[in-house]
Amino acid sequence: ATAEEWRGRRIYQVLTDRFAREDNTAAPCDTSERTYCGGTWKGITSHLDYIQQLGFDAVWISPIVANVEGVTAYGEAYHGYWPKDITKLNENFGTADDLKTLSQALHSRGMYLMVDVVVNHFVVIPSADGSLDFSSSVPFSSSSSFHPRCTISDADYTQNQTAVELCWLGDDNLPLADLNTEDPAIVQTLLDWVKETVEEYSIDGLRIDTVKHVRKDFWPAFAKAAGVYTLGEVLIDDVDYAAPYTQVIDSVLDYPTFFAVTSAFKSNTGNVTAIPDVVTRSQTAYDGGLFISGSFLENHDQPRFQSLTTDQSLVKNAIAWTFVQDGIPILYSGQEQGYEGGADPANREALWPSGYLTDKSLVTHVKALNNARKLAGAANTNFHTTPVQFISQTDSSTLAISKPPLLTLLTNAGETPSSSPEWTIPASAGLFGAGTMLVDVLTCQGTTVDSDGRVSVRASAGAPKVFLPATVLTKDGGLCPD
Ligand code: ABC
Ligand code: CA
Repeated sequence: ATAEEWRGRRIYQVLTDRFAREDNTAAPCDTSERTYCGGTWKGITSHLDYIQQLGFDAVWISPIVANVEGVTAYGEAYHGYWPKDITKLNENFGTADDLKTLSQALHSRGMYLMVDVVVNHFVVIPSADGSLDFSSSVPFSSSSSFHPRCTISDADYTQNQTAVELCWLGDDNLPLADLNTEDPAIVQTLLDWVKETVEEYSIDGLRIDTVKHVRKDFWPAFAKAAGVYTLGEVLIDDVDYAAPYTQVIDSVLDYPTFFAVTSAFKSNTGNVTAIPDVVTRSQTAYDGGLFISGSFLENHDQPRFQSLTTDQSLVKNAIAWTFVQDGIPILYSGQEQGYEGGADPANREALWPSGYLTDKSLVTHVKALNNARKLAGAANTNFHTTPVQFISQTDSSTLAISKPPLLTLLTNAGETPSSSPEWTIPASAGLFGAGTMLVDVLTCQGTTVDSDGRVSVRASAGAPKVFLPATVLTKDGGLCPD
Protein backbone atom coordinates (compact mmCIF):
# COMPACT_ATOMS: atom_id res chain seq x y z
CA ALA A 1 0.00 0.00 0.00
CA THR A 2 1.12 3.57 -0.66
CA ALA A 3 1.83 6.36 1.83
CA GLU A 4 -1.53 7.93 0.92
CA GLU A 5 -3.27 4.66 1.71
CA TRP A 6 -1.52 4.47 5.07
CA ARG A 7 -2.25 8.08 6.00
CA GLY A 8 -5.64 7.35 7.52
CA ARG A 9 -4.48 4.24 9.41
CA ARG A 10 -3.77 3.53 13.09
CA ILE A 11 -0.96 1.08 13.88
CA TYR A 12 -0.54 -1.40 16.75
CA GLN A 13 3.15 -2.32 17.27
CA VAL A 14 4.00 -5.77 18.57
CA LEU A 15 7.24 -7.54 19.35
CA THR A 16 6.33 -10.85 17.76
CA ASP A 17 8.00 -12.84 20.55
CA ARG A 18 6.09 -10.97 23.26
CA PHE A 19 2.53 -10.44 21.97
CA ALA A 20 0.84 -13.82 21.84
CA ARG A 21 1.58 -17.55 22.04
CA GLU A 22 -0.46 -19.91 19.93
CA ASP A 23 -1.16 -22.23 22.87
CA ASN A 24 -2.34 -19.36 25.08
CA THR A 25 -0.57 -20.85 28.09
CA ALA A 26 0.50 -18.82 31.09
CA ALA A 27 4.17 -19.23 30.11
CA PRO A 28 6.50 -17.09 32.20
CA CYS A 29 8.49 -14.33 30.49
CA ASP A 30 11.22 -12.68 32.53
CA THR A 31 12.28 -9.67 30.47
CA SER A 32 15.64 -9.41 32.26
CA GLU A 33 16.67 -12.80 30.84
CA ARG A 34 16.47 -11.50 27.26
CA THR A 35 15.34 -14.87 25.91
CA TYR A 36 12.64 -16.02 23.52
CA CYS A 37 9.30 -16.18 25.36
CA GLY A 38 7.33 -18.02 22.69
CA GLY A 39 5.24 -15.45 20.85
CA THR A 40 4.59 -16.38 17.19
CA TRP A 41 2.88 -15.27 13.98
CA LYS A 42 0.15 -17.81 14.71
CA GLY A 43 -0.27 -16.19 18.10
CA ILE A 44 -0.79 -12.80 16.44
CA THR A 45 -3.26 -14.29 13.96
CA SER A 46 -5.36 -15.72 16.76
CA HIS A 47 -5.47 -12.38 18.63
CA LEU A 48 -6.50 -10.07 15.81
CA ASP A 49 -9.91 -9.59 17.42
CA TYR A 50 -8.18 -7.98 20.37
CA ILE A 51 -6.22 -5.57 18.16
CA GLN A 52 -9.23 -4.75 16.03
CA GLN A 53 -11.46 -4.17 19.05
CA LEU A 54 -8.98 -1.58 20.26
CA GLY A 55 -9.64 0.23 16.99
CA PHE A 56 -6.41 -0.38 15.08
CA ASP A 57 -6.34 -1.24 11.38
CA ALA A 58 -2.65 -2.09 10.93
CA VAL A 59 -0.08 -4.18 12.79
CA TRP A 60 3.69 -3.66 12.87
CA ILE A 61 5.59 -6.87 13.62
CA SER A 62 9.26 -7.60 14.46
CA PRO A 63 11.83 -8.34 11.74
CA ILE A 64 11.01 -11.72 10.19
CA VAL A 65 14.38 -13.06 8.98
CA ALA A 66 16.57 -15.72 10.62
CA ASN A 67 18.68 -14.20 13.38
CA VAL A 68 21.86 -15.22 15.17
CA GLU A 69 21.17 -18.36 17.18
CA GLY A 70 22.10 -19.14 20.75
CA VAL A 71 22.88 -16.92 23.68
CA THR A 72 24.94 -13.77 23.12
CA ALA A 73 26.34 -11.35 25.70
CA TYR A 74 22.91 -9.69 25.51
CA GLY A 75 20.81 -12.82 25.45
CA GLU A 76 18.89 -14.27 22.53
CA ALA A 77 17.70 -12.50 19.39
CA TYR A 78 14.04 -12.56 20.51
CA HIS A 79 13.52 -8.99 19.20
CA GLY A 80 14.64 -9.93 15.67
CA TYR A 81 17.18 -7.13 15.13
CA TRP A 82 20.24 -9.38 14.75
CA PRO A 83 19.95 -10.77 11.19
CA LYS A 84 22.08 -13.71 10.17
CA ASP A 85 20.38 -15.16 7.08
CA ILE A 86 18.02 -12.90 5.18
CA THR A 87 17.00 -15.73 2.85
CA LYS A 88 15.34 -17.64 5.72
CA LEU A 89 12.62 -16.82 8.19
CA ASN A 90 13.08 -16.74 11.96
CA GLU A 91 11.77 -20.21 12.87
CA ASN A 92 11.06 -19.12 16.42
CA PHE A 93 8.19 -17.06 15.01
CA GLY A 94 6.77 -19.79 12.77
CA THR A 95 6.80 -21.00 9.19
CA ALA A 96 6.36 -19.23 5.87
CA ASP A 97 2.78 -20.50 5.82
CA ASP A 98 2.14 -19.05 9.27
CA LEU A 99 3.36 -15.64 8.11
CA LYS A 100 1.24 -15.82 4.95
CA THR A 101 -1.76 -16.83 7.01
CA LEU A 102 -1.23 -13.79 9.25
CA SER A 103 -0.97 -11.55 6.21
CA GLN A 104 -4.17 -12.99 4.71
CA ALA A 105 -6.03 -12.82 8.01
CA LEU A 106 -5.16 -9.13 8.32
CA HIS A 107 -6.20 -8.41 4.74
CA SER A 108 -9.50 -10.20 5.09
CA ARG A 109 -10.28 -7.82 7.98
CA GLY A 110 -9.24 -4.82 5.87
CA MET A 111 -6.11 -4.40 7.99
CA TYR A 112 -2.51 -3.78 6.88
CA LEU A 113 0.70 -5.64 7.69
CA MET A 114 3.85 -3.63 8.46
CA VAL A 115 7.11 -5.56 8.71
CA ASP A 116 10.28 -4.29 10.32
CA VAL A 117 13.42 -4.66 8.17
CA VAL A 118 17.12 -4.37 8.98
CA VAL A 119 19.79 -3.85 6.30
CA ASN A 120 22.42 -1.92 8.23
CA HIS A 121 24.03 -4.88 9.94
CA PHE A 122 24.41 -8.59 10.44
CA VAL A 123 25.29 -10.36 13.67
CA VAL A 124 27.51 -13.30 14.54
CA ILE A 125 28.60 -14.30 18.03
CA PRO A 126 32.27 -13.38 18.57
CA SER A 127 34.58 -16.29 19.38
CA ALA A 128 36.63 -16.33 22.59
CA ASP A 129 39.43 -14.27 21.05
CA GLY A 130 36.90 -11.73 19.78
CA SER A 131 37.19 -12.73 16.11
CA LEU A 132 34.13 -12.94 13.88
CA ASP A 133 33.36 -15.79 11.53
CA PHE A 134 30.88 -14.80 8.83
CA SER A 135 30.89 -18.12 6.98
CA SER A 136 27.31 -18.93 8.00
CA SER A 137 25.93 -15.43 7.31
CA VAL A 138 23.71 -15.45 4.23
CA PRO A 139 24.08 -14.10 1.59
CA PHE A 140 27.00 -12.01 2.85
CA SER A 141 29.42 -14.65 4.15
CA SER A 142 32.76 -12.90 3.95
CA SER A 143 34.26 -10.17 6.13
CA SER A 144 34.85 -8.17 2.95
CA SER A 145 31.09 -7.54 2.77
CA PHE A 146 31.35 -5.44 5.92
CA HIS A 147 32.89 -2.07 6.67
CA PRO A 148 36.23 -2.15 8.51
CA ARG A 149 35.50 -2.50 12.18
CA CYS A 150 35.16 0.64 14.28
CA THR A 151 32.61 1.46 16.98
CA ILE A 152 30.27 4.44 16.82
CA SER A 153 31.10 6.61 19.83
CA ASP A 154 28.67 8.91 21.65
CA ALA A 155 30.53 11.90 20.24
CA ASP A 156 30.19 10.56 16.69
CA TYR A 157 26.41 10.95 16.94
CA THR A 158 26.70 14.72 17.03
CA GLN A 159 30.01 15.26 15.27
CA ASN A 160 30.74 12.56 12.72
CA GLN A 161 27.98 11.39 10.40
CA THR A 162 30.52 9.39 8.38
CA ALA A 163 31.25 7.28 11.47
CA VAL A 164 27.51 6.95 12.16
CA GLU A 165 27.14 5.44 8.67
CA LEU A 166 30.32 3.37 8.33
CA CYS A 167 31.22 2.32 11.88
CA TRP A 168 29.51 -0.44 13.84
CA LEU A 169 26.62 -0.34 16.29
CA GLY A 170 26.79 -2.55 19.36
CA ASP A 171 29.94 -3.03 21.39
CA ASP A 172 32.83 -5.49 21.82
CA ASN A 173 30.54 -7.94 23.63
CA LEU A 174 28.23 -8.01 20.65
CA PRO A 175 29.28 -5.99 17.61
CA LEU A 176 26.68 -5.39 14.90
CA ALA A 177 28.74 -5.96 11.76
CA ASP A 178 28.10 -2.98 9.51
CA LEU A 179 27.17 -4.05 6.00
CA ASN A 180 29.03 -2.37 3.13
CA THR A 181 25.98 -0.63 1.70
CA GLU A 182 28.26 1.32 -0.66
CA ASP A 183 29.08 -1.82 -2.68
CA PRO A 184 26.83 -1.94 -5.80
CA ALA A 185 26.57 -5.74 -5.74
CA ILE A 186 25.46 -5.72 -2.11
CA VAL A 187 22.97 -2.96 -2.85
CA GLN A 188 21.49 -4.97 -5.73
CA THR A 189 21.14 -8.05 -3.54
CA LEU A 190 19.26 -6.00 -0.94
CA LEU A 191 16.96 -4.48 -3.57
CA ASP A 192 16.09 -7.91 -4.95
CA TRP A 193 15.58 -9.24 -1.42
CA VAL A 194 13.20 -6.51 -0.32
CA LYS A 195 11.14 -6.74 -3.50
CA GLU A 196 10.76 -10.51 -3.20
CA THR A 197 10.02 -10.38 0.51
CA VAL A 198 7.27 -7.76 0.12
CA GLU A 199 5.70 -9.77 -2.71
CA GLU A 200 6.06 -13.19 -1.09
CA TYR A 201 4.28 -12.20 2.13
CA SER A 202 1.98 -9.49 0.70
CA ILE A 203 3.46 -6.87 3.01
CA ASP A 204 1.73 -3.48 3.00
CA GLY A 205 4.42 -1.31 4.55
CA LEU A 206 7.90 -1.39 6.04
CA ARG A 207 9.34 0.01 9.25
CA ILE A 208 13.00 0.43 8.39
CA ASP A 209 15.55 0.04 11.17
CA THR A 210 18.66 2.22 11.67
CA VAL A 211 17.97 4.52 8.72
CA LYS A 212 20.48 7.15 9.85
CA HIS A 213 23.23 4.51 9.84
CA VAL A 214 23.12 4.08 6.07
CA ARG A 215 23.99 6.82 3.56
CA LYS A 216 20.93 8.80 2.47
CA ASP A 217 21.33 8.05 -1.22
CA PHE A 218 21.02 4.32 -0.57
CA TRP A 219 17.36 4.72 0.42
CA PRO A 220 15.41 5.93 -2.64
CA ALA A 221 16.21 2.78 -4.66
CA PHE A 222 15.46 0.59 -1.66
CA ALA A 223 12.08 2.25 -1.09
CA LYS A 224 11.31 1.96 -4.78
CA ALA A 225 12.18 -1.74 -4.85
CA ALA A 226 9.96 -2.30 -1.80
CA GLY A 227 7.11 -0.57 -3.62
CA VAL A 228 5.14 0.05 -0.43
CA TYR A 229 4.98 2.70 2.30
CA THR A 230 8.33 3.12 4.07
CA LEU A 231 8.58 4.46 7.63
CA GLY A 232 12.13 4.89 8.85
CA GLU A 233 13.70 4.95 12.28
CA VAL A 234 15.93 8.02 12.70
CA LEU A 235 16.53 8.15 16.45
CA ILE A 236 17.23 11.81 17.12
CA ASP A 237 15.82 14.77 19.05
CA ASP A 238 16.45 17.20 16.22
CA VAL A 239 13.96 18.18 13.50
CA ASP A 240 16.65 19.52 11.17
CA TYR A 241 18.58 16.24 11.34
CA ALA A 242 15.49 14.08 10.78
CA ALA A 243 13.81 16.13 8.05
CA PRO A 244 16.09 15.28 5.06
CA TYR A 245 15.27 11.58 5.52
CA THR A 246 11.65 12.35 4.57
CA GLN A 247 12.98 13.04 1.07
CA VAL A 248 14.64 9.67 0.59
CA ILE A 249 11.93 7.41 2.06
CA ASP A 250 8.24 8.13 2.64
CA SER A 251 8.64 9.27 6.21
CA VAL A 252 10.17 8.80 9.63
CA LEU A 253 9.05 7.91 13.13
CA ASP A 254 8.40 11.25 14.77
CA TYR A 255 11.12 11.09 17.43
CA PRO A 256 11.52 14.87 17.95
CA THR A 257 7.86 15.24 18.93
CA PHE A 258 8.08 12.08 21.05
CA PHE A 259 10.84 13.68 23.13
CA ALA A 260 8.86 16.92 23.55
CA VAL A 261 5.63 15.12 24.49
CA THR A 262 7.38 12.82 26.96
CA SER A 263 9.07 15.62 28.82
CA ALA A 264 5.96 17.83 28.71
CA PHE A 265 3.67 15.23 30.32
CA LYS A 266 5.98 13.25 32.59
CA SER A 267 5.42 15.77 35.38
CA ASN A 268 3.42 18.91 36.12
CA THR A 269 6.59 20.97 35.66
CA GLY A 270 7.09 19.85 32.06
CA ASN A 271 7.04 22.45 29.30
CA VAL A 272 3.93 21.89 27.18
CA THR A 273 4.72 24.76 24.84
CA ALA A 274 7.72 22.80 23.55
CA ILE A 275 5.15 20.70 21.66
CA PRO A 276 3.72 23.45 19.40
CA ASP A 277 7.28 24.55 18.82
CA VAL A 278 8.60 21.20 17.52
CA VAL A 279 5.38 20.34 15.69
CA THR A 280 5.13 23.58 13.75
CA ARG A 281 8.78 23.30 12.77
CA SER A 282 8.28 19.71 11.59
CA GLN A 283 5.11 20.59 9.66
CA THR A 284 7.29 22.84 7.52
CA ALA A 285 10.54 20.87 7.50
CA TYR A 286 9.22 17.38 6.69
CA ASP A 287 8.57 16.62 3.05
CA GLY A 288 4.77 16.68 2.73
CA GLY A 289 4.34 17.68 6.39
CA LEU A 290 3.81 15.32 9.29
CA PHE A 291 0.83 13.46 7.81
CA ILE A 292 2.63 10.21 7.00
CA SER A 293 5.12 10.29 9.85
CA GLY A 294 4.72 7.72 12.63
CA SER A 295 3.56 9.21 15.92
CA PHE A 296 4.15 7.28 19.14
CA LEU A 297 4.48 7.66 22.89
CA GLU A 298 6.20 4.32 23.50
CA ASN A 299 8.25 1.73 21.65
CA HIS A 300 10.57 -1.15 22.43
CA ASP A 301 13.66 1.09 22.68
CA GLN A 302 12.34 3.66 25.14
CA PRO A 303 11.28 3.34 28.78
CA ARG A 304 7.50 2.97 29.02
CA PHE A 305 5.76 6.24 29.80
CA GLN A 306 4.43 4.79 33.05
CA SER A 307 8.00 4.15 34.22
CA LEU A 308 8.27 7.95 34.28
CA THR A 309 4.92 8.73 35.92
CA THR A 310 1.87 6.73 36.95
CA ASP A 311 -0.34 9.80 37.37
CA GLN A 312 -3.26 8.59 35.25
CA SER A 313 -4.29 12.02 34.09
CA LEU A 314 -0.78 12.73 32.80
CA VAL A 315 -0.75 9.30 31.14
CA LYS A 316 -4.11 9.91 29.46
CA ASN A 317 -3.11 13.36 28.23
CA ALA A 318 0.12 12.00 26.73
CA ILE A 319 -1.65 9.07 25.04
CA ALA A 320 -4.37 11.37 23.70
CA TRP A 321 -1.80 13.46 21.84
CA THR A 322 -0.84 10.50 19.61
CA PHE A 323 -4.39 10.22 18.27
CA VAL A 324 -5.22 13.88 17.63
CA GLN A 325 -2.11 15.06 15.78
CA ASP A 326 -1.11 14.97 12.11
CA GLY A 327 0.92 11.74 11.90
CA ILE A 328 -0.14 8.10 11.79
CA PRO A 329 -0.82 7.01 15.40
CA ILE A 330 1.23 4.05 16.63
CA LEU A 331 0.57 2.31 19.93
CA TYR A 332 3.19 -0.05 21.35
CA SER A 333 1.54 -3.19 22.67
CA GLY A 334 1.21 -3.20 26.45
CA GLN A 335 0.66 0.53 26.81
CA GLU A 336 -3.10 -0.10 26.79
CA GLN A 337 -2.65 -2.61 29.62
CA GLY A 338 -0.81 -0.06 31.75
CA TYR A 339 2.64 -1.64 31.54
CA GLU A 340 5.39 0.18 33.41
CA GLY A 341 8.69 -1.39 32.29
CA GLY A 342 11.74 0.88 32.18
CA ALA A 343 14.58 0.84 29.66
CA ASP A 344 15.36 -2.12 27.33
CA PRO A 345 14.91 -4.98 28.20
CA ALA A 346 12.32 -4.15 30.94
CA ASN A 347 10.01 -2.44 28.41
CA ARG A 348 9.46 -5.69 26.48
CA GLU A 349 6.94 -7.41 28.73
CA ALA A 350 4.89 -10.29 27.35
CA LEU A 351 1.26 -9.37 26.83
CA TRP A 352 -0.29 -12.71 27.76
CA PRO A 353 -0.01 -12.22 31.55
CA SER A 354 -2.39 -9.26 31.12
CA GLY A 355 -5.10 -11.67 29.99
CA TYR A 356 -5.83 -9.30 27.06
CA LEU A 357 -8.51 -7.71 29.25
CA THR A 358 -10.61 -5.11 27.50
CA ASP A 359 -12.41 -3.60 30.49
CA LYS A 360 -9.44 -1.57 31.69
CA SER A 361 -9.37 2.18 31.87
CA LEU A 362 -6.56 2.70 29.35
CA VAL A 363 -8.09 0.19 26.94
CA THR A 364 -11.31 2.23 27.02
CA HIS A 365 -9.25 5.39 26.54
CA VAL A 366 -7.45 4.01 23.46
CA LYS A 367 -10.71 2.70 21.96
CA ALA A 368 -12.39 6.09 22.33
CA LEU A 369 -9.40 7.88 20.78
CA ASN A 370 -9.25 5.49 17.83
CA ASN A 371 -12.98 5.90 17.31
CA ALA A 372 -12.76 9.67 17.51
CA ARG A 373 -9.98 9.78 14.90
CA LYS A 374 -11.94 7.45 12.65
CA LEU A 375 -15.12 9.53 12.93
CA ALA A 376 -13.17 12.74 12.37
CA GLY A 377 -11.68 11.28 9.18
CA ALA A 378 -15.11 10.17 7.99
CA ALA A 379 -16.71 13.56 8.73
CA ASN A 380 -14.02 15.64 7.05
CA THR A 381 -12.41 14.23 3.91
CA ASN A 382 -9.54 16.70 4.43
CA PHE A 383 -8.95 15.65 8.04
CA HIS A 384 -5.78 13.69 7.28
CA THR A 385 -4.26 16.51 5.23
CA THR A 386 -5.20 19.44 7.45
CA PRO A 387 -2.32 20.45 9.73
CA VAL A 388 -2.91 20.70 13.45
CA GLN A 389 -3.21 24.25 14.76
CA PHE A 390 -2.51 25.35 18.29
CA ILE A 391 -4.78 27.95 19.86
CA SER A 392 -2.82 30.06 22.29
CA GLN A 393 -3.77 29.76 25.93
CA THR A 394 -3.08 31.92 28.96
CA ASP A 395 -2.63 28.97 31.33
CA SER A 396 0.91 27.63 30.71
CA SER A 397 -0.08 24.07 31.69
CA THR A 398 -2.57 23.76 28.83
CA LEU A 399 -2.63 23.12 25.10
CA ALA A 400 -5.60 23.60 22.78
CA ILE A 401 -5.26 21.67 19.52
CA SER A 402 -7.51 22.05 16.52
CA LYS A 403 -7.69 19.52 13.69
CA PRO A 404 -11.22 19.94 12.36
CA PRO A 405 -13.60 18.52 13.37
CA LEU A 406 -11.52 17.55 16.43
CA LEU A 407 -10.78 19.98 19.22
CA THR A 408 -8.45 18.60 21.88
CA LEU A 409 -7.61 20.16 25.22
CA LEU A 410 -4.58 18.80 27.06
CA THR A 411 -2.99 19.72 30.36
CA ASN A 412 -0.08 18.51 32.45
CA ALA A 413 -1.62 19.82 35.70
CA GLY A 414 -1.91 16.23 36.94
CA GLU A 415 -4.55 14.24 38.82
CA THR A 416 -4.48 16.49 41.88
CA PRO A 417 -3.81 19.93 40.44
CA SER A 418 -3.15 22.84 42.78
CA SER A 419 -5.70 24.81 40.78
CA SER A 420 -8.05 23.68 38.06
CA PRO A 421 -6.71 24.69 34.63
CA GLU A 422 -9.05 26.35 32.18
CA TRP A 423 -9.04 26.52 28.39
CA THR A 424 -10.58 29.32 26.35
CA ILE A 425 -11.18 29.10 22.62
CA PRO A 426 -11.99 32.57 21.34
CA ALA A 427 -14.57 33.18 18.62
CA SER A 428 -11.70 34.54 16.51
CA ALA A 429 -10.34 30.99 16.21
CA GLY A 430 -13.33 30.45 13.92
CA LEU A 431 -13.74 26.79 14.80
CA PHE A 432 -17.44 26.38 15.59
CA GLY A 433 -20.57 28.46 15.21
CA ALA A 434 -22.41 29.84 18.25
CA GLY A 435 -24.62 27.20 19.83
CA THR A 436 -22.74 24.19 18.41
CA MET A 437 -23.01 21.19 20.70
CA LEU A 438 -19.62 19.58 21.37
CA VAL A 439 -19.17 16.18 23.02
CA ASP A 440 -16.04 15.15 24.93
CA VAL A 441 -15.63 11.59 23.63
CA LEU A 442 -13.66 10.59 26.74
CA THR A 443 -16.52 11.36 29.14
CA CYS A 444 -19.48 11.75 26.75
CA GLN A 445 -20.22 15.10 28.41
CA GLY A 446 -21.48 17.94 26.26
CA THR A 447 -20.45 21.60 26.08
CA THR A 448 -22.23 24.24 24.06
CA VAL A 449 -20.34 26.91 22.15
CA ASP A 450 -21.61 30.18 23.68
CA SER A 451 -23.61 32.83 21.87
CA ASP A 452 -20.41 34.79 21.20
CA GLY A 453 -18.78 31.74 19.58
CA ARG A 454 -16.44 31.01 22.49
CA VAL A 455 -15.67 27.73 24.23
CA SER A 456 -14.58 27.87 27.88
CA VAL A 457 -13.86 24.64 29.69
CA ARG A 458 -12.42 23.83 33.09
CA ALA A 459 -10.41 20.62 33.53
CA SER A 460 -11.55 18.11 36.07
CA ALA A 461 -8.74 16.25 37.84
CA GLY A 462 -6.35 17.14 35.03
CA ALA A 463 -8.14 14.94 32.49
CA PRO A 464 -7.75 15.62 28.75
CA LYS A 465 -10.77 16.53 26.64
CA VAL A 466 -11.32 15.43 23.06
CA PHE A 467 -14.31 17.17 21.51
CA LEU A 468 -16.26 16.32 18.38
CA PRO A 469 -19.38 18.15 17.26
CA ALA A 470 -22.42 16.10 18.33
CA THR A 471 -23.44 15.85 14.66
CA VAL A 472 -20.29 13.83 13.91
CA LEU A 473 -21.16 11.13 16.45
CA THR A 474 -23.07 8.73 14.24
CA LYS A 475 -25.23 6.06 15.82
CA ASP A 476 -22.93 3.19 14.90
CA GLY A 477 -19.71 5.14 15.52
CA GLY A 478 -19.09 3.34 18.79
CA LEU A 479 -18.87 6.57 20.79
CA CYS A 480 -21.29 8.03 23.32
CA PRO A 481 -24.50 6.31 22.18
CA ASP A 482 -27.52 8.32 23.36
C1 ABC B 1 21.28 -4.71 23.50
C2 ABC B 1 20.61 -5.03 24.83
C3 ABC B 1 20.47 -3.77 25.67
C4 ABC B 1 21.85 -3.19 25.88
C5 ABC B 1 22.48 -2.93 24.51
C6 ABC B 1 23.91 -2.43 24.68
O1 ABC B 1 22.50 -4.11 23.73
O2 ABC B 1 19.31 -5.57 24.60
O3 ABC B 1 19.87 -4.08 26.90
O4 ABC B 1 21.72 -1.99 26.59
C7 ABC B 1 18.58 -4.26 18.99
C8 ABC B 1 17.86 -4.82 20.22
C9 ABC B 1 18.44 -4.22 21.49
C10 ABC B 1 19.95 -4.43 21.53
C11 ABC B 1 20.54 -3.78 20.27
C12 ABC B 1 22.06 -3.90 20.21
O5 ABC B 1 19.98 -4.42 19.13
O6 ABC B 1 16.50 -4.47 20.12
O7 ABC B 1 17.83 -4.85 22.61
O8 ABC B 1 20.44 -3.83 22.72
O9 ABC B 1 22.44 -5.23 20.18
C13 ABC B 1 17.09 0.18 16.45
C14 ABC B 1 15.99 -0.74 16.97
C15 ABC B 1 16.51 -1.47 18.17
C16 ABC B 1 17.60 -2.43 17.70
C17 ABC B 1 18.53 -1.81 16.76
C18 ABC B 1 19.65 -2.60 16.28
C19 ABC B 1 18.27 -0.60 16.16
O10 ABC B 1 14.82 -0.01 17.19
O11 ABC B 1 15.54 -2.20 18.87
O12 ABC B 1 18.31 -2.88 18.90
O13 ABC B 1 19.09 -3.31 15.15
C20 ABC B 1 20.81 3.74 18.26
C21 ABC B 1 20.42 3.56 16.80
C22 ABC B 1 18.99 3.08 16.65
C23 ABC B 1 18.73 1.84 17.50
C24 ABC B 1 19.07 2.20 18.95
C25 ABC B 1 18.84 1.04 19.90
O14 ABC B 1 20.44 2.60 19.03
O15 ABC B 1 20.61 4.77 16.12
O16 ABC B 1 18.77 2.76 15.29
N1 ABC B 1 17.35 1.32 17.36
C26 ABC B 1 21.47 8.35 20.73
C27 ABC B 1 21.84 8.17 19.27
C28 ABC B 1 20.91 7.16 18.64
C29 ABC B 1 21.05 5.85 19.39
C30 ABC B 1 20.65 6.09 20.85
C31 ABC B 1 20.73 4.82 21.68
O17 ABC B 1 21.52 7.09 21.39
O18 ABC B 1 21.72 9.40 18.60
O19 ABC B 1 21.26 6.96 17.30
O20 ABC B 1 20.15 4.90 18.80
O21 ABC B 1 22.04 4.37 21.70
C32 ABC B 1 18.23 12.15 22.35
C33 ABC B 1 19.27 12.43 21.30
C34 ABC B 1 19.53 11.16 20.54
C35 ABC B 1 19.97 10.08 21.50
C36 ABC B 1 18.86 9.89 22.52
C37 ABC B 1 19.22 8.75 23.50
O22 ABC B 1 18.65 11.09 23.21
O23 ABC B 1 18.77 13.42 20.39
O24 ABC B 1 20.56 11.36 19.59
O25 ABC B 1 20.16 8.88 20.78
O26 ABC B 1 18.01 13.29 23.13
CA1 CA C 1 26.03 1.43 8.39
